[in-house]
Amino acid sequence: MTDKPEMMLYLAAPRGFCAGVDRAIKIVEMALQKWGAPVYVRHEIVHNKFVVDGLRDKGAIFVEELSECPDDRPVIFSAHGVPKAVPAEARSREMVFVDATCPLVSKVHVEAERHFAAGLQMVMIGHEGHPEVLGTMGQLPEGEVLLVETVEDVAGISPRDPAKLAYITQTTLSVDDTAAIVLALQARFPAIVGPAKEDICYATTNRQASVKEIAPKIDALLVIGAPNSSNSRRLVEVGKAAGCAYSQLVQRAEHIDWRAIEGARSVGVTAGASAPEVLVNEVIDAFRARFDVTVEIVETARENVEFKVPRVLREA
Ligand code: 10E
Ligand code: SF4
Repeated sequence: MTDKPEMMLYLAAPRGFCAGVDRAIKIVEMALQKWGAPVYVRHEIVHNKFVVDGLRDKGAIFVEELSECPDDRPVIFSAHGVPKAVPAEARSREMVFVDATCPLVSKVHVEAERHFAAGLQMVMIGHEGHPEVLGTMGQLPEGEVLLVETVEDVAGISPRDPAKLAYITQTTLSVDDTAAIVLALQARFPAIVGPAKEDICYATTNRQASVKEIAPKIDALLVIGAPNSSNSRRLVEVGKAAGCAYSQLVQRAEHIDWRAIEGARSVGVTAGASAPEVLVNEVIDAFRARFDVTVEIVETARENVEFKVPRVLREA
């Protein structure tokens, strides 16, 4: 017996690290082993302070631009991808560089190039200013990619030739919001060409599906992730849209607003694709300190995706 109030914790599965994040972090760790510190990383390797701080402690130096890196140290490009100009500059400066762009982001880059080569102008569905969007748009010459973020934006774009259009998407968007934008594009531009589904990746899709499954069972949802993590913020929105009024992003257990969930007796916990499992355990432990906790895992999919690190590091 315990005098603590009872608490049901529904733990979403899958949650946390995806294959692209796992690979990107490994790339930095292996680069540090191969070349020693410091290794430069252009942009946060993934959007998580805990991960970035851990790699900084091991000797990684995080910068936003290649101009901040010396010529004679290796540099790694983040999992979100980079505009073509970035590797081009690294080559011209004869730098050693490793591209940690997720293969599923690179796939979208290739798609954009293929459509461009076929004479189509691109519409990208994504969030303005996000590094993945900058990287994907930066695969093509300026002006070749029109960005839309919302259904309303579709009415405002002026393509060169409405009959020669294709669309691509950011990989971490809301599945449902994107479906609505695609419908709006197809209604305005019936000839628009698109991917078989969208470009939203398996990890994004699975994490959102799992949140939808637990939302009806819970009084509150905590999404472990960083404020600049697009996929994590989408999980918060998906939770709200699926009926969970209190859906909140938390970076660490210390950021949980206990007063806000005072009356809650069932809470959902998930983690964005860049949030490590130790932070999930930290949150569960914080609940255990206050409540008599029962944990139930709600598994809506199994993932077995794995991406190899680049050859230059495998040979290390
Ligand atoms: O902000 P995002 O969700 O794009 O990035 P993240 O670092 O939080 O998670 C990994 C996702 C990547 C690299 C984009 N496909
Ligand atoms: Fe790759 Fe998807 Fe993970 Fe992004 S969220 S790194 S696209 S697997």
